[in-house]
Amino acid sequence: MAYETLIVDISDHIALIRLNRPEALNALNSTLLGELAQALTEADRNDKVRCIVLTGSEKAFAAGADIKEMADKGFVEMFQEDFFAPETEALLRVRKPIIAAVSGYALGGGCELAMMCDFIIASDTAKFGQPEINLGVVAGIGGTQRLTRFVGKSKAMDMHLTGRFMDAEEAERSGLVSRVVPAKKLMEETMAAAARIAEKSQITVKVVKEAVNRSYETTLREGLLFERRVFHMLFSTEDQKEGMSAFQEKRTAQFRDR
Ligand code: CO8
Repeated sequence: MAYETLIVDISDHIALIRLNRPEALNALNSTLLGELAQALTEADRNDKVRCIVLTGSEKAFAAGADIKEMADKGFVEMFQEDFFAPETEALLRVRKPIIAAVSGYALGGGCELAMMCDFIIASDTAKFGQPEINLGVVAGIGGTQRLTRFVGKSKAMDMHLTGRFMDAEEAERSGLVSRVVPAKKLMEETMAAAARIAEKSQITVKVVKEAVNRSYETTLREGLLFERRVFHMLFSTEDQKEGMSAFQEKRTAQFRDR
C-alpha cells in the first residue's frame, strides 16, 4: 500500500516504517499519524512480519506534532476530535514489538512517539526534548507520564519546564534509550536487533511485551503474579519444549510459533 507520509518496506520478517515528511522534519500531522496507525495495524496482522522498526530521517525522527496544523484550533474542535487519541491508541494495540530507531530530533510528539515504541535505539546525533512549554502548551500524547517513568521526576520536570534538549549520551545514561550507536550504524544495528527478535518464538515475544508493559499498569504483586502465570502457561507450548531440548542438544532452537 502506498502512503503519502510513510515509506514501508517489508523484508526478512521485518516491517521497516520510515516517517517521510522531510519538508517539516517529519512533524506529526493528522495524515501522518492516520497512515502510521494503518501501517502498524497492517504490520501487526501480517503473518510475514515478526518485528517492526519505526524510524525517521538522519536529521529528524520527528520534530513534534505539526504546529502549523494545530495553531488555529480551538478547545471544542480538539475535544470533539479527541485530537490524536485514536491514532495513538491504535499504536498501543500493536502486539508485535516495535523498535524506534532515532536519529536527530525527537521532540515533543516525536519524543512521545519514540517512547510509545517498545524500546529506543539512538544514534549519537539524537536529541530528545519536550519543548511544548515554549509554545504555551504541554505534552499531549504521553510525555508528562512516560518521560517521568523513564528518567524520573527531576529530569522529567527539567525537560518539560525548561524545554531543553537531551543528547543521546544523557538519554542512555538516564534510561530513556536502550543503546547509542554511531549515526552511520543506526539502521544496521537496529535491523540486527529486529532480526534477533524475529528468530524467537512469536508466542514468547508477545508474552514478554505484555508482561513488561504490565509493570507500568499494575502493582508489583499483581505484576509478579501475571509473570508467574504466563511463565507457567508457556509450558503448554511446543516452542518451550523445542527451546529447552535445543539447549540440551547443544543446537539452535527452531521455533514454530506453537
Ligand atoms: N511542526 C510544523 N513544522 C515544523 C515543525 C513542527 N513541529 N518542526 C519543524 N518544522 C518545519 C519548520 O517550520 C521548517 O519549515 P519551513 O522551511 O517551511 O519554515 C522546516 O520544518 C525545517 O525546520 P527549521 O528551519 O526550524 O529547522 P532547524 O534545523 O533550524 O531547527 C528544530 C530544527 C530545532 C527542530 C526546529 O524546527 C524546532 O524547534 N521545531 C519545533 C519543535 C517543537 O516545538 N516541537 C513540539 C511541537 S508541539 C507537540 O509536539 C505536542 C505533541 C502533543 C500533541 C498532542 C495532542 C493531544
